[in-house]
Amino acid sequence: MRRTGSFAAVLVLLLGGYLVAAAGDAVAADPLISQGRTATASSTENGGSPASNAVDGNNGTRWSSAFSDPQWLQVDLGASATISRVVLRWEGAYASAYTIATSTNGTSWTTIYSTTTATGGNQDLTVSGSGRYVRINTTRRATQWGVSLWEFQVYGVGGSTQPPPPTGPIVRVSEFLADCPFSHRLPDDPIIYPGLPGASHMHSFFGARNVNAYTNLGSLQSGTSNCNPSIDLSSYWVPTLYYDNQPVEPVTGIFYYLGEGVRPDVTARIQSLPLGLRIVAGNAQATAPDATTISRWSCLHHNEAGAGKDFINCPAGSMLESYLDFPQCWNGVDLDSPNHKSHMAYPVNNDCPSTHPVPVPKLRQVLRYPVNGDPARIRLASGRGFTMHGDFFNAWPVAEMDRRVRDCIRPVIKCGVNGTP
Ligand SMILES: [Ca+2]
Repeated sequence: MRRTGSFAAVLVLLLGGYLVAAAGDAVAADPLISQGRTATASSTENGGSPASNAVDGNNGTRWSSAFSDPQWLQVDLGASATISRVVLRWEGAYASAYTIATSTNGTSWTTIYSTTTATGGNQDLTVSGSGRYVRINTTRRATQWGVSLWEFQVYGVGGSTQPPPPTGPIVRVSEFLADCPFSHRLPDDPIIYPGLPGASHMHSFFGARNVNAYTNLGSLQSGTSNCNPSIDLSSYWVPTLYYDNQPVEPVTGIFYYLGEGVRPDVTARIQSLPLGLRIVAGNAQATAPDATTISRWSCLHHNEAGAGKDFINCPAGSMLESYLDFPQCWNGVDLDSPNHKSHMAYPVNNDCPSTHPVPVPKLRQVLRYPVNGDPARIRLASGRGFTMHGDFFNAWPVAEMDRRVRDCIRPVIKCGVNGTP
């Protein structure tokens, strides 16, 4: 017995020494265990910035959140792991206050790192924790935009030894879209000045062809469209953009329909945009930038140039981009209103207000203009960049809109122009 006991004691000592040494060595050399694993987040800014972009190992793709606090992003390591290091590669939109937490079940969390004075860039954090799930909780944004990570990397020992599941065709973003190029220009506005040709500033029209001051739902439904899909007979229009007083039209007009911006349970009960609905987003009469992020300008493939409510100076080779988000809460009654706005509202605290109780898809218009450089050479027919606005006259066939809301928006599936994943 005694001999066996001594042997066991020696074995314990040996094993203990081995474990201590292994743990000490492992801290410096622990492998990256988060890449390609399943990542989820509290929100995404748009279809091009899903949570998975933060764990794909590509420093040119990023996750970005909605423009509010707090937000979170987490990765499922596939199995429990000991975690020694977390690397954050922030885009310009970083969080100054955040925590890192781990969890064994994805429900109860243990904080392993906390800061309120972060400065963005690349942050290499030495931590000590364990769990299957690792999450960053951001509580304060450094900019008016959301928070955005090029990469969220977890190093440690453990996690799943199985290779990450292959990326399937289904992306967990609530979206379908219509790709509608520029169609024509007219100083007409069938919502604001119906029946009054020439009464408006110059507009650039997308989608439905032959739209003018006399256009109504019937003429849209009996007309044709340049959209892909061509069954989208809706009309979309914006004030024409001028460079050195010459009109410049966008090279692409993408009209996303999104289920984001509200809580998941609200997304799950989104209704179709009603046939004939008219919406105006943005403010043509604005005399200064407002406090919202409804309309914004940025530079294609040059995120470092930032974003602004007025035109920004995009580097040579880039293009000026306009993003415009339409209101996504309907009063459930009116297809239009005297000021063309009060029948619609933006969400409050990620839900539709009681005055506008019907959640509908959020229309996000993304236009790319082939101009860059000095913003002083650029203007809109309505004025400076912060007067950007958009008009939408819905003429999607009801069954086609219903199918997309059912198959893409409510179940949070990224669909293309055909309304399929
Ligand atoms: Ca990435």
